[in-house]
Amino acid sequence: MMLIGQYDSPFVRRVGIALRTYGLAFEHAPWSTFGDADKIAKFNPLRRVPSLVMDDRTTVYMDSAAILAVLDDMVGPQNASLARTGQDGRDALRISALAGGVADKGVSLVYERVLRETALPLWVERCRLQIAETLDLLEAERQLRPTRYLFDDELSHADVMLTTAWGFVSEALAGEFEWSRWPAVGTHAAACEALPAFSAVRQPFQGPGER
Ligand SMILES: N[C@@H](CCC(=O)N[C@@H](CS)C(=O)NCC(=O)O)C(=O)O
Repeated sequence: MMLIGQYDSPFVRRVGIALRTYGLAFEHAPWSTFGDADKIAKFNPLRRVPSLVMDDRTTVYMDSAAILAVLDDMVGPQNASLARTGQDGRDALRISALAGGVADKGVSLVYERVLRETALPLWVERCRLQIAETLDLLEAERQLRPTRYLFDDELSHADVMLTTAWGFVSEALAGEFEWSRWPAVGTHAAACEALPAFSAVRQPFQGPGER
């Protein structure tokens, strides 16, 4: 398998962390969505990352949530330690979508600031509000949960998404928010970042010119 995309993307990173957690061998192609768009296009016409190219070199999965579903299926329910079922499974999907949404809006805000000569204030304010109020909700959710990670003492896909989203927005948009407003999320992310799978799959943020 080949994982395309740089680890400063919160979505590529969540897939890289899952691959390592599951002990699946993969090649990493740290291609930039802008600088290496032609290379990515040979596998994925959307030119988006993460893209996961299977060993036949023709089957390509994209969208991090779909890729994680494929990986969970590949390793099987006994080994899919990041997956949850039942109510926890539904909550994991909900929390992952909220955290992924924060990351999405963070990416939109970075693109708006960097790719346009003049950022559109209406869009910037909307993204800022969406990020801040979703982090408020995630903060409340994390505070209500007394376990080490979101569901129990084992890491889940939702823990990973929350951490990679936080890592991305707090680095790429460092001056945009007062980050101490979300202490439980920050503490959660710091604990996850200390784990080997997270430190092995990390890259400092580079602007979209380099990504
Ligand atoms: N929903 C997607 C989001 C992926 C995403 O936003 N990727 C960005 C990099 S962080 C990208 O490919 N940007 C280039 C583009 O959209 O053209 C996922 O979960 O994989």
